[in-house]
Amino acid sequence: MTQQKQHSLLNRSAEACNMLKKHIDQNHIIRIISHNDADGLSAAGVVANAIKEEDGQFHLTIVPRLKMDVISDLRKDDYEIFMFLDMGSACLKPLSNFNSDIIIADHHQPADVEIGSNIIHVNPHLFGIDGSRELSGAGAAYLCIREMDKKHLAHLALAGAFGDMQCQDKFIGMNELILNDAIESGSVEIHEGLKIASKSSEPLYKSLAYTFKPELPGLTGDLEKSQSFLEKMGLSYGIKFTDLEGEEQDILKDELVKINPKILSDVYTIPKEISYLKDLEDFSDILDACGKNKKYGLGISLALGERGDALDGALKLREDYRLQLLKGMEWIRKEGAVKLDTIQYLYSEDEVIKKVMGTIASIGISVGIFDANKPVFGLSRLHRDIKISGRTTREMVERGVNLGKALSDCSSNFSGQGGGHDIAAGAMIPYSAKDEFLHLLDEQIAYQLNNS
Ligand SMILES: [Mn+2]
Repeated sequence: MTQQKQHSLLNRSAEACNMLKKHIDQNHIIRIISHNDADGLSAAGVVANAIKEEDGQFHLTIVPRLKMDVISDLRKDDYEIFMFLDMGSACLKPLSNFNSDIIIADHHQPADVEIGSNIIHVNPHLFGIDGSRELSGAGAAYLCIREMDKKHLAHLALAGAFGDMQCQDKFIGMNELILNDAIESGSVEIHEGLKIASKSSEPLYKSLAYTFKPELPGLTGDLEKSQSFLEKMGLSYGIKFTDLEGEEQDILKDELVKINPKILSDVYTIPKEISYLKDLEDFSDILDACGKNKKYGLGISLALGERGDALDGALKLREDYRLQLLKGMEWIRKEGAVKLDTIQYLYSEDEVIKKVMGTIASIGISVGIFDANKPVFGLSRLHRDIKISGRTTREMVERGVNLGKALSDCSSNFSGQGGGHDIAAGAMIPYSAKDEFLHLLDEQIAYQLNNS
C-alpha cells in the first residue's frame, strides 16, 4: 500500500520533470516562486541547481506568503512556465486561470477544488502520504527534478525536511527514499554522534545553550545554566567540544544523555562541504537564519554553492538569530504563557521577541516551560494585524488537535487568513479581533478534542 502511494507520487513527479525538461530544452526561462523558510529556500536551491546544471535559465522570487496580489501580478507576466515550491496547493483555483504551464511542488494541505489542465500538482496529500512528516516542500521539489539524474542534490531536499522539523528520530516515508538517494550518490553520510550545535566552532557552553534540536531542558537557551552545568562536571566551558579529550567527551556524553537520550543520535553530514556547512542540520539552520532575516538572496547563494562573503554574511545572521532566541527564551522563562481553558498564548509587541515567536512557542513546550497539554499560540502585533504561530505536540494531534484547520476556520471569521499543518500552523488577523479570536480558538480546539 505504502509503496503504491509512493509509486503514484513518483509518477506524478516524473510528469512534472518531463514538463520542466521540455521547457528547459526550449530555452524558456523557468519562473520559480518559493517560500521564505529553510524548506522553501532549499526547494528553490534544488530546482535552481538542477536547471543550472541543464544549462537552463530561471528567474526566482522568494515570498513569505502566496498572496492574491502576488498571483495576479505573476499572471500578467509573460512566462511559459511557472514553478511554485513549498506553496501553491492552497491557491489552485487562481492558478488554474493562468495561460502558462504550472508545476506546483508543495506539501501543505491542498485546496479541495478542480484544477486546470495547465497544472501538474505534486503534493503527498493527493496520494495519502503525510505531508507534515514524510515529505517537505524541498522534497517535493526534488522529486520534480530527480529523473534528470539529480540524486546528488538530495541533501538539499533533506535540509528542507530538517527545516520543517520532519526528522523526529529518523527520516520516514518519502524522506527516507530521498535519504537513500543521498547516501547512494554520496551527498550525505550518517554516523552516530552528539547532536549539539556548532561543535567545532563555538565554546562548549554556547554549544549547549544553542542546542534547540533536540532540546536540552534546563540548558537550551540558557548560557548561565549551561556554564554551571559544565563547571559542575569539571569541564572547561570555554573550549570547543572538538578540543575536549576523548575521556572528557565521554563524560559529557553520559550527562547529556541523562537529560535527553535523543542528544546521542544520527548525525547527517555532507562530506564534500566545508566545515561550517558539513552538518546538514547546521546547513538547514543557516538557511533558516537567512530566511528569518529576509536575506533570501544570501540563502539562495549558499544553496547554489557560493561561499566566501555569502557564507560570512549568513553565519553572522545565524549568530544574531541565536542571540534573539536566547532573549526569547529568557522572556518565556520569566513570563510564561497566558492560559485559557484548552489553549495558552503569548503576546508581544517587542521587535526581537516577535521574530522568534514561533520557535520559542514550540521550544517552550519541549523543554517543559509550557504545559504540553495545551496548544501554544504566539501572537505578534504587526501594526493593525496580529500574526499568530500555533504549535502543539504529536500527542495532542493524536488526540484530535489540528491547528491548521483551527487557525484557518477561526481566522476566516474575522476576515483573516490562516492554515498550515496539524502540529504547526499560522494565521493573520486584525488586531481589533484579538480577544474574540482567542476565545473562538479556545472553543474550537476544545471542540476538536471532544469530537475525535
Ligand atoms: Mn515547507
